[in-house]
Amino acid sequence: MSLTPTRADKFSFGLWTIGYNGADPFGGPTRAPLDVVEAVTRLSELGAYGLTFHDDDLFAFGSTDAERQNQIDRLKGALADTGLIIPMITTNLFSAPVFKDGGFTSNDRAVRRFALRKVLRNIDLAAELGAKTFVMWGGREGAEYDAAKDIRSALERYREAVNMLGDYVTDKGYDIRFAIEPKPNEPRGDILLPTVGHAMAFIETLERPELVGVNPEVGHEQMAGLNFAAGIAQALYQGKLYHIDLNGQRGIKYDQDLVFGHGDLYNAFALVDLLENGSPEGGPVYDGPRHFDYKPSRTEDITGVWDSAAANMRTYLLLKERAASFRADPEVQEALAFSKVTELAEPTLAAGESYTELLADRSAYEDFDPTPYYNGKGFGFVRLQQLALEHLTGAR
Ligand SMILES: [Mn+2]
Repeated sequence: MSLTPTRADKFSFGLWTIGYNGADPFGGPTRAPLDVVEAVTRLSELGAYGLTFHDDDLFAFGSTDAERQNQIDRLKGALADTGLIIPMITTNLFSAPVFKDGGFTSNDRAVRRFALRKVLRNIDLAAELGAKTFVMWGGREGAEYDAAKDIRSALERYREAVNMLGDYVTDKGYDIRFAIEPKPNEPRGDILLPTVGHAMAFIETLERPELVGVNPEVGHEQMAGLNFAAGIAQALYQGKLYHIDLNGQRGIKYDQDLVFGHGDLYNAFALVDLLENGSPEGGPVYDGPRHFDYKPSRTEDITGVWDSAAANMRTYLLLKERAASFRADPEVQEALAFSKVTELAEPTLAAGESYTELLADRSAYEDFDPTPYYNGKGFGFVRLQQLALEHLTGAR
């Protein structure tokens, strides 16, 4: 298995990731701005297949129509020169001061109408550039104070916005689906739709739920103390994994956006194993972009920026190779069977069985002996975990 990224691996990067200038709430930029043409050129050389961006990443908020078009034309030229594509586009409804109380859910109705217009204009651009996924991260959709936001009204305005956007792409005939990106907090004290579970429940209330899925980010779920790979498994189970943001996070703290695998490495291994080997036949279970939403640390120079971009892809491929080795190991297969991992796929009731037959089955209750489960045979989950660790570390 090759560790050199190719277009077939579908690696994509946000323009804001490699373009991050190192500014944080405590200090200004440590790097010069990165031009979009250089970004596309370098990503192509490194083996990525796609670039993604917020409108404001490509042309500054408040740009004239001519300035905006000039940047779009420069991007199109770089795409034509390299063969890179734009798989996903998203709208910045968080940086400009006008969005300080949110976009779709600002208490100020005029701001909400402005936000919708900004998104509609960006959806037209997504269609023009062939993007198939439109991500919505509502980083400012939230509050710091309970009395400041009527959450039920805010959710209704969120719903109103997404329903209208669904009408728009349908009426225009655009081949675009939406992906909501949950995050529990930061920049707001509390953000609406804070986890994958909240977002998936909200999606079911929409008029066109089939047009809307989730774009989970590793760090965002881990900021909430959740198991990212398990959340992705549920999103897949419900047919809602429309896009994914890969990065690294070390525990419940501010959003670190580290290189993929530079946080919870074991969970990253479990995630890649799920994405690459999770189908019933043992093949890939997700065929969309492997999108990196990370930030090169502010300590890095431009060489460190490109080193970290390459590190994301190499880590993914290393974990893919390690996961294949794990799955192919006969001892792992034996351990999985011993642990009854595969038995969980067997329905608890027999075909055609209802509670009537279950109640009549004395072996299920009256004659069932639970006592051997005390000080008897265990499940062997620790051995299985150690086998995973040994494949992850290259010991097997
Ligand atoms: Mn993040």
